[in-house]
Amino acid sequence: MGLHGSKFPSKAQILMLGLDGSGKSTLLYKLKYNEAVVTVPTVGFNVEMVETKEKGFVLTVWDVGGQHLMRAHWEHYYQGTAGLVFVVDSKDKKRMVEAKQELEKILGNKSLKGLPLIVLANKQDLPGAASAGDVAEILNLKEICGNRHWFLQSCSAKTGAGLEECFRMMAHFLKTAGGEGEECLHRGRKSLKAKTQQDYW
Ligand SMILES: Nc1nc2c(ncn2[C@@H]2O[C@H](COP(=O)(O)OP(=O)(O)OP(=O)(O)O)[C@@H](O)[C@H]2O)c(=O)[nH]1
Ligand SMILES: [Mg+2]
Repeated sequence: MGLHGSKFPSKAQILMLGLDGSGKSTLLYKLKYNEAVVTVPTVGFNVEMVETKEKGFVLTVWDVGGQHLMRAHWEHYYQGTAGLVFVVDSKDKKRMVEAKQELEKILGNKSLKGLPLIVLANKQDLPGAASAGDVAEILNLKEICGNRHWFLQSCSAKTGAGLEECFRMMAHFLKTAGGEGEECLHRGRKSLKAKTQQDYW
């Protein structure tokens, strides 16, 4: 576990959720291998360890399938999660209300209370994709995120744009979770001293 003698934790488990087709698996493999892979709908999950630009900080990223039937199983992955990434297909405006409802449900689960959240407005490479600001508005992020630390990032899992920023920010949120070592990071429940969305956006 961890870097010996380090004041900060060095690894954490991140849960990546979002509607089917939002781009989670594409993103995971782009991040891990810097390759645009051809994906199939995920039945079950994919998991990869990803080193962030925050030196020595490794995130274990769980990508769980987002199809309707899979969503009933999302909560089985909540245990041990230190941070959440929610991926939105910015091109699919028709399903954004559905995405909002799912995100609300996730954030309402008490075992995820207070965990940092990054919302990714994905597929920005596609013409006509909603901007991150539009996604924030449609999902009513300021309201539904409440007091937790959250961040909105536009990205493209296809080109890789914005991915590094996302996971660097997550690492930052987690590293500044109080400097009390890995234990506090384990569930990410300690009060975070990181800057809030407004400071970055
Ligand atoms: N143009 C574009 N296409 C993307 C992007 N991200 C994902 N896609 C495409 O969107 C489709 C769905 O991507 P997946 O990564 O399989 O989506 P998923 O969220 O893992 O879906 P489930 O496993 O069903 O939950 C694929 O055809 C991807 O190539 C992106 O940033 N830009
Ligand atoms: Mg998938």
